[in-house]
Order: sequence, then C-alpha cells, then structure tokens
Amino acid sequence: MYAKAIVRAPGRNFDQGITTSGLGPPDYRRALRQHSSYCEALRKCGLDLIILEPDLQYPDSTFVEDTAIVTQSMAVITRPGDKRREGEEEEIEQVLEGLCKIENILSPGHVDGGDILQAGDHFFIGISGRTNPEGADQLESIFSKHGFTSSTVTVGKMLHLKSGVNYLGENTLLVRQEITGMKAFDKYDKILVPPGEHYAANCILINGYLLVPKGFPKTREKLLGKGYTLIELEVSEFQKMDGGLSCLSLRF
Ligand code: CIR
Repeated sequence: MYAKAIVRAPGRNFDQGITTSGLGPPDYRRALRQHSSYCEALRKCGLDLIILEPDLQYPDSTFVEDTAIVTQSMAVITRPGDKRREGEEEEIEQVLEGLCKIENILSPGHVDGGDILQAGDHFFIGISGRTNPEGADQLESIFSKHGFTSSTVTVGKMLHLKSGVNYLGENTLLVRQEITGMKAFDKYDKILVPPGEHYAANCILINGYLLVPKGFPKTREKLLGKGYTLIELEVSEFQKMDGGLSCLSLRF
C-alpha cells in the first residue's frame, strides 16, 4: 500500500520543456486543471500529498518521477539524464531527507526515474538515452544493499522504460508491442495495449485503483474486462510534453 505522493504543478513556462511529441504546445490552464484532477485521483486512492511549488528554473520539473526512486525504506536521488534537467533533483532530496534514508546516483552515472520499473521486490532498470550503464550499475548495488533484486533492460526507441511497460500487480504487466518479445519479461502475464494506443501503456496501480489516460477506448475495455477498477484522467497537455501518468508523482 502507498501512503504518500510528491507532486509538483507545472509552471507557466511548462511549454519550454523538452518534447519530441509533435503534438503542439500545451495549454497551460488546461494543464493546471488536469494536474489538479490528477491530485484529486491520488487522494481518492488514499494518498497524502506533498505538493511542491512550480519551479520555473526547470520547465520539466512537474515530471517529479524522474528525480528519485522511492521505496518504503529508502530513496535514491537520481541524476537526470538530460542536461536541461540536471539539478531538478536537489529540492526533491531535501523533501525526502526528512522522510527516509537517502542514497545518491553519482557522476558519471545518470538515471531517470521513468526508466525504473518496480515489480514486487524486483526492479527493472532501463538503459536508455537518459539512464546510462554507470547509473544502472550504481543503482544495482544500492538495490542489492537494501534487499531488492534488479536487472537491466535495453529501452530502444522509447523515451523511458515505463513508456512501454508497467506493473499491474499479480505477476501482470501492461505492455506495448515492442516489449512483448523481450526475454527479460518472460515470466510475467502480459496485457497488450492495442495498436494505435501505445501511450496508454503508462498506467499506474495505486492501492487497488488503476489510473489510466483518457482517450484510449480499446485499452480501457480490455482493462475493465480484466476486472480492474479504473480512474480515467485527461493528461493530453502532459502527453504533448512527452509525459505520462507515472511521471507526475513519486508514490511511496
Ligand atoms: C522530458 O523529456 O524529460 C520530459 N519532457 C518528459 C519526462 C517524462 N517522464 C517520465 O516519463 N518519467
């Protein structure tokens, strides 16, 4: 069970962040409304929220997930892999310091939290354009020191590992096509996101509720058919900036 989440609303320069989506500039007011509904949904899941002020120094800082990996017993503060996001983690470290034991990724390691997928006591570490092998090695040592197992996976063309695969509990992964053949995930049951809906692979399971992005009807039907209790959320403005549901919070 999760008890808390850290979130940060987008700043008014959110549209200056990094994007490759080609979906056009985000509408700031709509982004704020969507963020506020997202916070409401987290509260509905029973989480107490730690809400940080927008940080105009970092237009991407609403995507707090990339700055840390948080478990019940400790937090790893990352070194985000894109230069424009370096330093975003400092405030997150200050917040987490008061709550749990802290570990740090050190230079030349880089890790984005979006590349780290927890499935029970195992962590998959995606090696991507943002997470390098040095960062992954450091992370593996930290996980093992704290009693977790871990393994690395190559992310390929996606931004982050969790852009394509997410854990839904009970040995089940929600995956997009690229992931289905990957040996690393052999032992899991898989729910495949239908063609044309790959963005919907980024869903998050929180205390029995599955948060899913609105606008992906085939994925929705599939998940309802499997018996999940869904909370559908509009995240179109975050999608324009290459972000999904998981990126918008650190849950622990
Ligand atoms: C970036 O490119 O870093 C942001 N515009 C999007 C980050 C999304 N984060 C995530 O998937 N964990």
